[in-house]
Amino acid sequence: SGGKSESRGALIVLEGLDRSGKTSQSSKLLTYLEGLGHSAELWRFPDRSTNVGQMISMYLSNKSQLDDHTIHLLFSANRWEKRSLMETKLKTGTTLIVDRYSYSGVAFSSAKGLALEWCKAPEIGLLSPDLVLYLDIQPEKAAERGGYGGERYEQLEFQKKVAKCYQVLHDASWKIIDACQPIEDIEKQLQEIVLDCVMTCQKGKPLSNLWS
Ligand code: Z5A
Repeated sequence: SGGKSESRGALIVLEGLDRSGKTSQSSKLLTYLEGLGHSAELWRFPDRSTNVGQMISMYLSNKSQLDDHTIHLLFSANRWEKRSLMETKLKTGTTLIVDRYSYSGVAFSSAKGLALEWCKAPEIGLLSPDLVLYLDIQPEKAAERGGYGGERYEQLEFQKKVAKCYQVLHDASWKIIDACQPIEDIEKQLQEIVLDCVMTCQKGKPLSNLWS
């Protein structure tokens, strides 16, 4: 046992408010894993490169208007269209570092007032992350970082609601990281947790589906 063909990659998700540092830390993690000789890729949701992703991008940049339920289902569809590729990559030994996933989907839509269970339903059956790194930052602190751009959700009052919605989604796969530490300190902390997760997956931890 332990042969190369049997070991799978890890599904590692970064979550957090806008400006919490997800993008910076994801790319550092990729460099770190590749440096150790692991096969790894950086993914992000929404994936704006697909047709569905382009509809989402138009919505986020306020170039189109969509009903709250409709955009929620598009975000979910954008994950579903990548599910089989995701499974193939993981099963052939590639670790995926994913910048936002189903938790963003549920947190942002439920922050608008949609029912939590309704928001979770279309995510059922997507692959369950082996690890969720939640970059924890107060919305006021996040807003101070370079200011928000012009995208739809980049407003302090809304981000406060999103922060509350994230809180009910925590489970055993989550690690809460203080995102107000210096970038290098967060980086070191994440490296340790991620390496541990990659090793556990290599040893044969089975893949599972949301939400279980
Ligand atoms: N959304 C949704 O509604 N439903 C869904 O299913 C999904 C998403 C998947 C698009 O996301 C929007 O879609 C998003 C959620 C919603 N809306 N909001 N808000 P996106 O991924 O395209 O955009 P974003 O998540 O808002 O990314 P971001 O602005 O790039 O933030 P970030 O990746 O977390 O942070 P960063 O770019 O790494 O860092 C931000 C700045 O802070 C930058 O200047 C850094 O240099 C600085 N920084 C980073 N770390 C630190 C530390 N530790 N100290 C000081 N300064 C720092």
